[in-house]
Amino acid sequence: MTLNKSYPTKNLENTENETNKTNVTLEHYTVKKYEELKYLQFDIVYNEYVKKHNRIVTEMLNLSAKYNLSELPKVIVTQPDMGTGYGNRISAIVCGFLYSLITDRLFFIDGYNNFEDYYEKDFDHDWKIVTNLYENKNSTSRYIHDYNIYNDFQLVTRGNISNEEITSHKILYVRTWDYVCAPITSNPHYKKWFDKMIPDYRVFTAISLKLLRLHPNISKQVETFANNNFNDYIIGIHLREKKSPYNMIIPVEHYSQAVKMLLLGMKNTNITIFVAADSNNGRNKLVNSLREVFNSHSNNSINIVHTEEDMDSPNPVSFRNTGSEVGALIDMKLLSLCDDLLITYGSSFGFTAAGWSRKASRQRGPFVVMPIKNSKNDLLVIDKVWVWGAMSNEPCMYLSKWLIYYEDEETVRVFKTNPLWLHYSQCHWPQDINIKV
Ligand SMILES: Nc1nc2c(ncn2[C@@H]2O[C@H](COP(=O)(O)OP(=O)(O)O)[C@@H](O)[C@H]2O)c(=O)[nH]1
Ligand SMILES: [Mg+2]
Repeated sequence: MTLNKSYPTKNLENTENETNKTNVTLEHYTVKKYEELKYLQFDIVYNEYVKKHNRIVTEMLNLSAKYNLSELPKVIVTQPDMGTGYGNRISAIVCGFLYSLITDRLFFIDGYNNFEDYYEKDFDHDWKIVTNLYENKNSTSRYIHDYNIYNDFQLVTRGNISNEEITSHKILYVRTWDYVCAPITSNPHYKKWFDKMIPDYRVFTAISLKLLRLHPNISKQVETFANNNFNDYIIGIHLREKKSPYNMIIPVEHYSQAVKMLLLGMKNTNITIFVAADSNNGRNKLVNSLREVFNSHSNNSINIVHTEEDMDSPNPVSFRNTGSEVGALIDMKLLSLCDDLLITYGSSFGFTAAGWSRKASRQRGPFVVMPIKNSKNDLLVIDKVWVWGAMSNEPCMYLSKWLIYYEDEETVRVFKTNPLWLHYSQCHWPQDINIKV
């Protein structure tokens, strides 16, 4: 696509007060079909937090010798697992920041090296800069979440995170691979806060669009790709083949069939299908399958595109995955710009893209292509293409199954007062409910 001159682009994520200006960002351009997402109240809270953080941290660093333990500010320390992918890490960061706002604690991230190479940074949240101060004063700490080993879901779902016991700890750690803060949106203690700050309860979107704005060098690459390739209607597909839940599989042809379904009734539209995948082979297979299916499709012009990221190259940071860190952010951001998303069951990459987006205002979530039994028979029969339409663009929460299964009745009841509980618990590993880790 040639650059549309009436929509000059500038910083992709520079969101503040942008909505009323003529010069709109790329996200605004591609989002124009949807209601604008505005979190005016949340933006104020965020900006105030940034000021407060910068002021207090400067003071702490200047006066560190003079601080006694009781004066040290209380903190939330998020520990994303850098060996895992963005879906895991971004969820951990968003949850930690949400807790810090709600409990009026300072927010830090532990172990995300070179964060500023990937994102714009409004305040220094590197735990390294103040760790010594806390360690020297023998601060006590407590985990709210510790991967799958420990999660205080009773506290998060219906407790008061500022109660006496919790407040006695200077440090609260959030160590997770999951969007574990989701149940707090059911918590009666915080209902008023959400009603005021994020009235549509798109918590992940409100926070991630502020806290995780791409570095200009990266957003420039996203903009260039989108300007050159995206047409009037964009369908994004995320294919994840390297994770296969319970040896179940998803033939690539099922994605093509699902796209066909999305295009039903669409005529005379210039369509782009943007493909992102976790391997070169997967991406090629999917592109070929799409070409086969849409070669003869006459109602619309269809352009199938992808970035040139080498998905077979090792990732030095996220050792469990391949492809570069920057390449992953670019693919994820491009997915987030798409009008419709078709993602892979059991992968948080696509869900994170759906939520980390102004387009999260659309009233439907991504379509999730489900796996099927790896049987030799009838794999490609159309009635076996299982696609589930998510009801929200918030990430899912695989641990919600643990919550529902293992927590006390009242905690489960309160969790289910949020209608999105169904959404949160529809993803990842259906059988895990029987496995206690
Ligand atoms: N560039 C790129 N990287 C991907 C893609 N899919 C997976 N990856 C890589 O694999 C990681 C997957 O981790 P994550 O986002 O946690 O998703 P999940 O592990 O599937 O739930 C990402 O962070 C990327 O490093 C893709 O479509 N494009
Ligand atoms: Mg992952």
